[in-house]
Amino acid sequence: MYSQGLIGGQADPGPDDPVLLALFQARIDAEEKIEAGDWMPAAYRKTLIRQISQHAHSEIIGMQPEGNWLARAPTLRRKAALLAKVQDEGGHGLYLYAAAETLGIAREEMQEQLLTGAAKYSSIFNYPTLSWADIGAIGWLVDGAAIMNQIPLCRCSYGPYARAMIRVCKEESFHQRQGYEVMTRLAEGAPVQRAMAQDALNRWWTPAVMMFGPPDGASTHSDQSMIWKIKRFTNDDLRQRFVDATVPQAAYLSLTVPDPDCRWNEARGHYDIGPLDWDEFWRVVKGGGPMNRERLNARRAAHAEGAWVREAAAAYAAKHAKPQVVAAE
Ligand code: FAQ
Repeated sequence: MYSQGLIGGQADPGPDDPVLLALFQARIDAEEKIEAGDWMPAAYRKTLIRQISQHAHSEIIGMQPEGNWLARAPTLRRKAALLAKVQDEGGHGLYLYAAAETLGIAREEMQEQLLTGAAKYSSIFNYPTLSWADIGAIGWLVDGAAIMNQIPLCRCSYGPYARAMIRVCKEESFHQRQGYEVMTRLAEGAPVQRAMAQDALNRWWTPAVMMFGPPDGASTHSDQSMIWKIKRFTNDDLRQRFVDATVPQAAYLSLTVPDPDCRWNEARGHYDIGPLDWDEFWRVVKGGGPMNRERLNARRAAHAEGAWVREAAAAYAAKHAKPQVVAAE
């Protein structure tokens, strides 16, 4: 359990202390970073632990859809690039677990929450990767959506999360270009390759647009997270930015976004999109997507098979730990 009552070894005066709350909000409003040992409201800590751990889980589970194509990449060069990308996602998960640990939760507890299905991870990773073009579509659309969401998180009020996001965004940006390059080659290729690219866009477009979370009216955390400057933009704002950036990229490839209502709205200065199936989104979030069961089972198996590595690392750390100095009586 994480120690909500103890901060920097001192008793937390409690979430309702109006003076501390006002001082805390003043620091946020002044764009100061909140650091691990600083006083913070229990609800701020809880929100960050929830969001950062879900984000970490998403990166770790997110290795699986692309991992599925490592052994079937079409060339050695593509295989090397994909291997590096999947490793990057694993690294992001590890930075994020480390950032969450600064808030007082143990990594084992977060892992337990993932393995038992108690914790959420991004809906997008519960869809299958059926062809090589899906690898291009994930880089282009999923990493593209992830960057749109994560660039503002580099200015998140919690210092350790904001700093972790800076490096993550640099890597995600490279992944997005790599994915778009895969799509470009397929779109310029033989008719069968163009068809693969279009089919991947057809299947990944809507889940990527929904990845930003429920519409603002149904987002339970946005209002408070915006006040705390954990979130800088609402889910719908970021979704719109993604659509505006990505529709022209599809047009450049002469691919068609699978939404008959998607068109430029001159008056708004944005692309409109058709209604999204939020029932499907919630079904996937709650475990009913095409790949939820397989993703969790694969993670549970990997965790069990990795037990000997964790034991060996712990034994090595214990062996090399500095001996405790025992005070002379
Ligand atoms: N999937 O009130 P809100 C990546 C949940 S990383 C599942 O709006 P919030 C890299 C939400 O947790 C992708 N659940 O929540 C990569 C909440 O449930 P709770 C992950 C979702 O937190 C690329 C409830 O709905 N990125 O892709 C989703 O204010 C390629 C109500 O929602 C991050 O995690 C969803 N899509 O806003 C890896 C970024 N959306 O907790 C491999 C950090 C919402 O009350 C390959 N996170 N929910 O039970 C965030 O920015 C925010 O947490 C949001 C959601 C925007 C995701």
